[in-house]
Amino acid sequence: MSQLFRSGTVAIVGRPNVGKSTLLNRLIGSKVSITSAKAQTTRHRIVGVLTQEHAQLAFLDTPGFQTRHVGALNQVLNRTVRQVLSDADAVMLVVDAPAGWTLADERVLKLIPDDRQVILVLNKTDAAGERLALLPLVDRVRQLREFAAVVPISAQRGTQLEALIEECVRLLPPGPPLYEPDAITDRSERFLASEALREKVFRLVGDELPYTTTVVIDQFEELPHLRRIRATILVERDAHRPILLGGGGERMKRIGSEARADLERLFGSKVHLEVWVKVKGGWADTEQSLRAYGYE
Ligand SMILES: Nc1nc2c(ncn2[C@@H]2O[C@H](COP(=O)(O)OP(=O)(O)OP(=O)(O)O)[C@@H](O)[C@H]2O)c(=O)[nH]1
Ligand SMILES: [Mg+2]
Repeated sequence: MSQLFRSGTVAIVGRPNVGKSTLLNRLIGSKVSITSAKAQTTRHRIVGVLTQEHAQLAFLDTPGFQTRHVGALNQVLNRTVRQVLSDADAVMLVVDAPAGWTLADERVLKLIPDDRQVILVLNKTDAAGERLALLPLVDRVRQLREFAAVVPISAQRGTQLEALIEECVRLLPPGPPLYEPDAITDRSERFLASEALREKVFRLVGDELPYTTTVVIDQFEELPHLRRIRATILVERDAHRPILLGGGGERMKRIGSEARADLERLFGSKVHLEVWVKVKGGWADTEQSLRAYGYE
């Protein structure tokens, strides 16, 4: 019996830090979206593609939606969330289950258009162990809107992801694939390189460095078995430079070598990575300069 091929987009939305990007990477089996314990790690819409025998799913990772901080960067990030929601065929609303339902989750829920099918994803079920009471949480959220499914998962451990994928496929319209069968993302290697570096800065530098650090790729050369990359990390103030470098440049070395290791895995080639640090205050202050640094 021939089965209908289904294809479409599934938005992954939620407040910051609930595990959206960890989930995306797990679903497609490649690390295309960066993750960290800090809120607001993701800054762009990132597509991760999963092609199966009877379906192709394009998952759309989004920045964590939040209204606590204001500023040009946050406005751009929140706008990205709204745009993705208006484009997607279906939506996964990701919640940090041990943390429970919060006002911030409710704000995200309210952004989802009424006519969209939504799966409630209860993440981090590994974190609370036996004590985790999911039913009261589900009851509460179900009073606010109807869900196509409710799926408890652990993105980190990869628990219940098959069931989640099945629920997503059911919500997709019949149609031909949108991406090549072997595609994993719509993002260029150049973009992925800048993100890998930003992840290491987020992970290896503490809260001394404001989260408005960004990365610019100055040169990206693609050779048959080698990528030659030169990048600059932009920080806001002179005082941030030594924080990034660390004693004897140790921290900077680690940032570079960990990013390189990730990229070699992702690209399947050798990577030569040269990283510079530059002070450039105010790059995130206006929408105009944000656009110049790749924020749509
Ligand atoms: N225990 C546990 N931790 C998780 C799980 N999924 C993600 N995390 C952790 O939660 C933190 C945030 O993960 P991210 O995937 O970056 O979260 P995000 O929702 O994409 O965050 P933003 O992009 O900042 O909105 C990281 O420290 C992850 O390791 C999970 O299933 N269990
Ligand atoms: Mg993220």
